[in-house]
Amino acid sequence: MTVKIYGPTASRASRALWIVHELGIPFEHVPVEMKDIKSADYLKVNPNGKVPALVDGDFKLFESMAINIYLAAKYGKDGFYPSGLEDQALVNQWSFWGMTEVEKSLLTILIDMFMTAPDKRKPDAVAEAQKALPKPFGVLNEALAGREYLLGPAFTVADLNLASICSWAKPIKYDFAPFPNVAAWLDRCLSRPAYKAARGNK
Ligand SMILES: N[C@@H](CCC(=O)N[C@@H](CS)C(=O)NCC(=O)O)C(=O)O
Repeated sequence: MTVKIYGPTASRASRALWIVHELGIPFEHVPVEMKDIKSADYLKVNPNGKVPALVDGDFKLFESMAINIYLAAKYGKDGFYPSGLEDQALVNQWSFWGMTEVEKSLLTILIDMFMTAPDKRKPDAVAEAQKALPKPFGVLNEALAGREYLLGPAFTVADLNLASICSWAKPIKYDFAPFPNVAAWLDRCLSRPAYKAARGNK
């Protein structure tokens, strides 16, 4: 049964596309356009009218991190989804943490910079987002001290999920100088062939 990933590449669907490339499983990409995600047909796939969504046989799932953790647990090999309960809890920790502590601030800056007309920009919101980021990036920098990846020497779904969020730091040219471990880790993650393949090798 082929896994179906719904959503355009330039959306959070990119996370799910990265992981299916990483896992090397057959998949179908349904690049439903943003203008169609409130349609009755798409609402049957994801009643939230948001992307991404996953369909795996009769099983449907929304929420990008839940989708990726499911795919890693079902199809991952060689510890990509770790076997120990504690490491699995750390996968959840970093995935939820990325969504709650980092994603909103990066997205606020990204949207303001690239998707907002100059007269609609919100410098106060951007300044607040900039102010919020050093705290979580400091935590991440510490966590990565002396290790290549979040759970140790191997790249896992925890890295993929968090790096998919942190990748938004690239277009906004976030200054990682105070956080060299984060900078090196992010480059390590984003240089993976599967990340590039998911973006059409752009
Ligand atoms: N927490 C959700 C967020 C999904 C989400 O907001 N996706 C955006 C695209 S990246 C979307 O569908 N926006 C359309 C809307 O909110 O109406 C996830 O991670 O899957």
